Amino acid sequence: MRLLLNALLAVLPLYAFAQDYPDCNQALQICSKGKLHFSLATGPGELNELENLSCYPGANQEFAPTWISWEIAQGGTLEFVLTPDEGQADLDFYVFRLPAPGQCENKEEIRCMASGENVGAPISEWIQCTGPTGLLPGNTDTAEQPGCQGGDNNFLAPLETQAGEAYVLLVENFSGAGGFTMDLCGSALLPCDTSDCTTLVSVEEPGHAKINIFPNPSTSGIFTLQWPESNPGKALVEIYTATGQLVYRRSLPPEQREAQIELNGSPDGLYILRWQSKTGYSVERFIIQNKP
Ligand SMILES: [Ca+2]
Ligand SMILES: [Ca+2]
Ligand SMILES: [Ca+2]
Repeated sequence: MRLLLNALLAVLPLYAFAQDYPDCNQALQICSKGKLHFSLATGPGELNELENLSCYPGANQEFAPTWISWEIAQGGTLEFVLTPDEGQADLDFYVFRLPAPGQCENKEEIRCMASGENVGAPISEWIQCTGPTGLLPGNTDTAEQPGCQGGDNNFLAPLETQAGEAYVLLVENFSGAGGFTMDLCGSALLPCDTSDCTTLVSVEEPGHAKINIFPNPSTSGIFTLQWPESNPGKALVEIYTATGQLVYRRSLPPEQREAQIELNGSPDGLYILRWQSKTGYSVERFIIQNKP
C-alpha cells in the first residue's frame, strides 16, 4: 500500500471481469506446500473483508484480492515469498487464523503487511518496500504499516503453527498489474505434504549489516561489496533469487576487503547475498533494476 505524503487520494482501479478467489469463503484451498502462480485478480468479489487491520486501520476497499487457505496437519513453521510478475509491483498481504476450517467469521489477524511506496519521495527511500514480500526466517516483526517506514523490509516473521489449525492468506495487488507467484515452505506439514520442502533463504532485518553493497539498486547488474575487516581465510559469496535459487557463487581470497560482482543480464528483482568466512556470516538484500 502506498503512503501518500501530501494528500489522501482514493485509487479505484476498474476491473472488467470476475475473478477466481475474491472472498474468504471462496478461498483457494491448498493441500501442500510448494510453488503456485496466480493471475491478477479482476475484482473485489461480493464481500469486502478488510476490517480492523492493525497495520492499516483505514482500509475499506479490497485491491485485486486473492484468498488462499490451508489446514495444518503437523505443526511447525511456515514461511512464504510472494513474487510479483511485474518486478517492483506493490503486493500487500494479511494472514488470519480461522476458528475452524472454512469459518471466515471471527478470523484472527496474525500477520499484516501494508508496506509500499512513499509517494513523492525518492525511490531509494522505499524500493525495499516493493517487489517480493512475505514471511522469512531472520524477521521477528508481525506488521508493517503503509509506505516505507524506517526498518521496514517487506518481510515479516514466519508462522509458528499447531496441528489442526486453519489459516487464510489474503494477497492484494495494489499496483493493479500482473499476477504473482507464491512459494510456501517450512517445517509444518499440510494434509497432502509427505516431506518438508527446502527452507527458503533467510533475510536479515535491517541493522545487522556487515557487508556494504553498492550501488543498490544496481542498474547494470554490476556492484561492489565491501566488508569492514579483512577475512583471515577464504570467504564465500553466494547470491540467491528471492525464492532461494542459487545464481552466483564465488570464493574470495584471504585478506581481501572488497570485491566486484558481475550479474550482467540478470532479470530485475530482489536478490539475496550470503557472505561467509571463518569469522563472519551475513545475509543482505539488494536489487537489480536494469535501465530500460
Ligand atoms: Ca472480497
Ligand atoms: Ca506492499
Ligand atoms: Ca520487516
